[in-house]
Amino acid sequence: MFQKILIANRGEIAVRVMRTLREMGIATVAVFSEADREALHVRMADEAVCVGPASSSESYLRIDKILEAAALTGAEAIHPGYGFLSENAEFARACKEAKITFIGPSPEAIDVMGEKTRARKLMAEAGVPLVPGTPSAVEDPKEALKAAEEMGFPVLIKAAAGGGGKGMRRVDDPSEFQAAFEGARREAISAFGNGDVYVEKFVLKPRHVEIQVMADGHGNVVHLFERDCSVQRRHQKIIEETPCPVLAEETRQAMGEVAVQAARAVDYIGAGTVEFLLDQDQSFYFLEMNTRLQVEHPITEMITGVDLVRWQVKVANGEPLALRQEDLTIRGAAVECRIYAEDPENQFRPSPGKIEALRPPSGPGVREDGGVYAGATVPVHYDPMISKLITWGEDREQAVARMRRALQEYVITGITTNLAFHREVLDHPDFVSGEYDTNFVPRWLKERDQTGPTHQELAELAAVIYAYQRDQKPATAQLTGPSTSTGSKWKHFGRLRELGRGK
Ligand code: MV4
Repeated sequence: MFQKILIANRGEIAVRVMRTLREMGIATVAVFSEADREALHVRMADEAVCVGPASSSESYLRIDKILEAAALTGAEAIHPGYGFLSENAEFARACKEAKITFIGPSPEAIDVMGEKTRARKLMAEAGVPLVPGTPSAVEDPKEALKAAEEMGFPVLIKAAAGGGGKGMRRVDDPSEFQAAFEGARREAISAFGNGDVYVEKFVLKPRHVEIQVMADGHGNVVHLFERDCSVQRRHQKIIEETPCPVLAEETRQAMGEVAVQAARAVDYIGAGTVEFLLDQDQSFYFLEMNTRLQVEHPITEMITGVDLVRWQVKVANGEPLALRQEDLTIRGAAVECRIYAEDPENQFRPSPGKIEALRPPSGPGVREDGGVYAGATVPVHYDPMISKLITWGEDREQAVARMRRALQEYVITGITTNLAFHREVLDHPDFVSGEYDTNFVPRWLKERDQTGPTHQELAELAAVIYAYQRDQKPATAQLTGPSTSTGSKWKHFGRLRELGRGK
């Protein structure tokens, strides 16, 4: 087994990986940028190496600096976490050349899945269902229109080099097709330097359901069931849950088998995720495969009892998977809320700064994967996700009730977070029923923006008015201070005025 592993990441995922490594008796090496000198992942590691200035491109993304840090400390393997270098085939190759184990799949598997049209072609050959569409990129707009008319409108034009929703155009009517096609091409060229686009039938009201897979170097591949990630905003996931509340047992089995086939088709090794669109009639279609451990992996760990990082390390060490497919079962249900340093009442603008008080929840069925501490500063330079709150229950109802309770317990002061936003989502009838799709959050936000204040907002407003009446000075300072002058308090007043007008 490895004696020492370097974690090429920061924040909560670096902390989470280190926890498992410590349990396994493996020494940990952190890397950090100048902005992260005081970060939790640096404090937790046995050793830490500074790899450059705050900007990611000069630190966490520098392949040469990361490999230098591994050589300097004698780390035998590198865990890339998610984001940064985790799906960078060049990095996986550079590790191989430096004789350091990359904890992840082969550079070839990363490359194939990174190119959408190549992945689509390979998946089709492996018998994986795809959304009806053109088999590869189309150059001629007339030919593309003909294909669109054959599959029927609405259609979606997608960039071959894209992903995460970039370079997508929905077309509802043939008359709009040519302009959208050319627009998509231009956008793809400027965003990816590659103007190849293809056309798919648009799936109305889909859910985003993904399957966790795990493969070893001995030909064993298993799936660890699904995660529903339909609670999203602008392709940013907010809440994930497992099992998917509407997935039929036979669809679950079929989807799991297809995901295993997909992994086999690229000789996959390690932890991976196969993403699908789930249609209202239980049809499902391959979207893409993520060749890394994902942010939302803990909910899978909660319902299966498997430590996915431990499995990743063992597989990277050449060991076979410890469990067969028939040994894996779903036990109960789990939910994850991503906690961001952002202001939902202000276009979800990031709100970095110093955390004053921090009291994460605890108790039965609660797991908090955090990357910060009281007194820590959330830097402006990176993703504003500061922690993940995960709850488990014997069934969905209990997992959700526990999440409500845990969100109530959670105290973070000094920065603005989306905790109150999560409390609202958990009380929304569509979330409670489980009958939501990928349009749920945007639809609800639009509606919410046009109606009166929420109970939460009214309570905050009442507190401000009370403070104002009791002692004019601090309340005035709070209302006119730079941090709230364009912020939520003014919005509350605006909403209250609307309410006063009977709106
Ligand atoms: C689609 C779709 C509907 N029909 N493809 C968005 C991200 C990219 N990976 C694929 N995406 C979509 N592809 C067809 N043919 C709807 C989406 C989509 C979406 C998918 C998953 C999760 C959230 C989403 C939000 C908007 C659109």
